Amino acid sequence: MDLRRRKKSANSEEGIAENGIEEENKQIMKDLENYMKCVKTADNILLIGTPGVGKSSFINTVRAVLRGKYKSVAHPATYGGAGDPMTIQLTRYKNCGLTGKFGLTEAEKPKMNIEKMPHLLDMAGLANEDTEKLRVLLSLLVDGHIEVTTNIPYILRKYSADELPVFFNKMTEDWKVKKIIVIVSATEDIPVNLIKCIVSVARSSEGISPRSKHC
Ligand SMILES: Nc1nc2c(ncn2[C@@H]2O[C@H](COP(=O)(O)OP(=O)(O)OP(=O)(O)O)[C@@H](O)[C@H]2O)c(=O)[nH]1
Ligand SMILES: [Mg+2]
Repeated sequence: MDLRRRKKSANSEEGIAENGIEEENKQIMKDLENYMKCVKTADNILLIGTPGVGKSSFINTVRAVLRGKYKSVAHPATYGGAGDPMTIQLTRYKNCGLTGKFGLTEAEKPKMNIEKMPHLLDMAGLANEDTEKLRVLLSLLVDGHIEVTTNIPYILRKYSADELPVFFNKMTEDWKVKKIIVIVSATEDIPVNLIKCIVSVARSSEGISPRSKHC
């Protein structure tokens, strides 16, 4: 087979696929721009899932769509080797990682009101369980008691369900979580217990907004 011809045809197939993705991205950006018109303030969105399901990668992907270019800022874990560590500290990506510590330069910023884009909170993977301690921890997080940079696996090991509210007794309005996104693996079982735990915390929290009806 003529390798040059084969290469050319592969390239044109790639070209079509890339164009398709570009068109889809343009539509996403348009929809987002419209949606942003009815958003009042930037909410905190907490990403939850079992270890290694792609929480940090999700942030990198969202940021790449908005930026039009991929760059890893939320460090994905490398499993089965001595790579980057998994996410340990609670990390906040301001305005989907477009501003703040991981932010873009003025020239790189998309031309829309990114100040109202949500802040994404990345945290350590959680066990698939529905325990009193996990419910207490998630309630404290959602209600604005847990500061960014907190080492979540450490405090889960160190404190009991009764101790957690004693050590995290201060509330900061700015840290409150408005929405939760549960990330699950497409190839593993759905973490039913963890989801039960999250649903029970979300139901009892006044801060979590019900499903948005957009404008
Ligand atoms: N095949 C495939 N791999 C993915 C996908 N998303 C993430 N990964 C890979 O899965 C591994 C874990 O991804 P992370 O984004 O670090 O997962 P995480 O949920 O943040 O992990 P922890 O912080 O350790 O809980 C990395 O090697 C990623 O490259 C995906 O959609 N498909
Ligand atoms: Mg992570």
